[in-house]
Amino acid sequence: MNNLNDILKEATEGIKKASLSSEVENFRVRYLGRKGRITLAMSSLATLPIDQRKEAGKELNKIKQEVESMIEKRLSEITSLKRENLADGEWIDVTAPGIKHTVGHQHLVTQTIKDMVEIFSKLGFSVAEGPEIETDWYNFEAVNMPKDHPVRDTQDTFFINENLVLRTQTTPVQIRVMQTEKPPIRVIVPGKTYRRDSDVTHTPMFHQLEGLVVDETVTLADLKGTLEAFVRAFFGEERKTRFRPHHFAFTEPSIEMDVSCGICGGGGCRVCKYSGWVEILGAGMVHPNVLKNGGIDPEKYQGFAFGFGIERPAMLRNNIDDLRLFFDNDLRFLEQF
Ligand code: 2NM
Repeated sequence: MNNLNDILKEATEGIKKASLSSEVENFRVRYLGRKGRITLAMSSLATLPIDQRKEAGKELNKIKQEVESMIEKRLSEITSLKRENLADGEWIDVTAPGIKHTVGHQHLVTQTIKDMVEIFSKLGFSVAEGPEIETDWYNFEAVNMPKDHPVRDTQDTFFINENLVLRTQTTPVQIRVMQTEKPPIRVIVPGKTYRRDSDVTHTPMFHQLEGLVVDETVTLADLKGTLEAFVRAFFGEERKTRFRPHHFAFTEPSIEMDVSCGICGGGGCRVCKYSGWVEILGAGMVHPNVLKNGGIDPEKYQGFAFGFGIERPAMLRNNIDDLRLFFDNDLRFLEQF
C-alpha cells in the first residue's frame, strides 16, 4: 500500500510539471505502458494472499484511473496553453493582402496571331498549318520560283541539304492545302518562317500569316475588300489604306498595301520615314502556274493570296521600336503585354 501511494505521489508531481505533450506521453508509458509501474503492480496482485488481493486491487484500480485522468487533463491544459500563446504571438491579419502567384501568359506574338486569326475567322477563313522543313519543290518550284531564278537569291534561305530548306515563307502550306482540298478554299496560315538575315529589323526566325482564297469567281476587288476589312479590325476604323503595284513570282498582278502611320496619323515621323504610310503586306491574284501546281484548274478557278509578317504589325500596334525585343525573352518586356 505504501508503495502504491508513492507511485501516485510521483506521478502527480511529474505530470503537473510536464510542459510538453510528449513529456506527458512519456508518463503514460512509464506508469500505464506494457511494462509501466501500475501495469506491473497489477500483475503482481496474483502473488498476494487472497484476503489482501481484493483490497489492493481496488486501490490499484483507483490509482490507475487517477493517473489516467491526470494525464488527459494535463494534455488538454497544454493544448489550450499552446493556443493562447499562438493567439498572443502568431496572430493572423486576415485583412493582409495574400501572396500573389506568378502566372505566365502568352507571348505577344502568340497573342497577335490569335487576334488576327479571330478577325479572319469572322470573314470565313479556316486555319491551316504545315511543316517548317520543306522540300525545294514546295518552297520554291511550286510557287513559281524555278531553280536558278534570281528571285531565289532574295530569300536568304537556310539549306538543310540539296533538297531540304527551312521554309522562307508559309506558301508551301497553301500548296499543300490546294492539293488536298477542293475549292472553294478560304484559308489562313500563321507560322514560323526562316531567313538568313539578322539586324535591327530582321531576325533569322520570324512569323508570317498568309492567306489564300480560291473559287470560281474571285477578283482583285474581293482581295482589296478582305484586306481593308482586316486592317480596320486590327488597327482601327480610322486607318487609311492604299495599294501599290508590285511584283511577286507567285501572283499576277501583285500589289502591296500600306496603312496610314499610327504614330503620326499620316503627318510624317521617324516610324513611317516621314512618308505618312507604312507598308504592311503583299498580295495578288494567284499565278496560274501556282494553281496548277496545287492541282487546281486555272481555267475554271481564280484565287487571291496575301502575306504579311506578324511582328511588324504587333510593333506598330504596341509602339515597340526594336524587333529583337520579341526574342530576347526579357521578362521586363514580355510582362508588359
Ligand atoms: C505574299 C504576297 C503575295 C501568297 C501566294 C500564295 C499562293 F499560295 F497562293 F501562292 N500564298 N501566299 C502571297 C502572295 C504571299 O507574301 C508577301
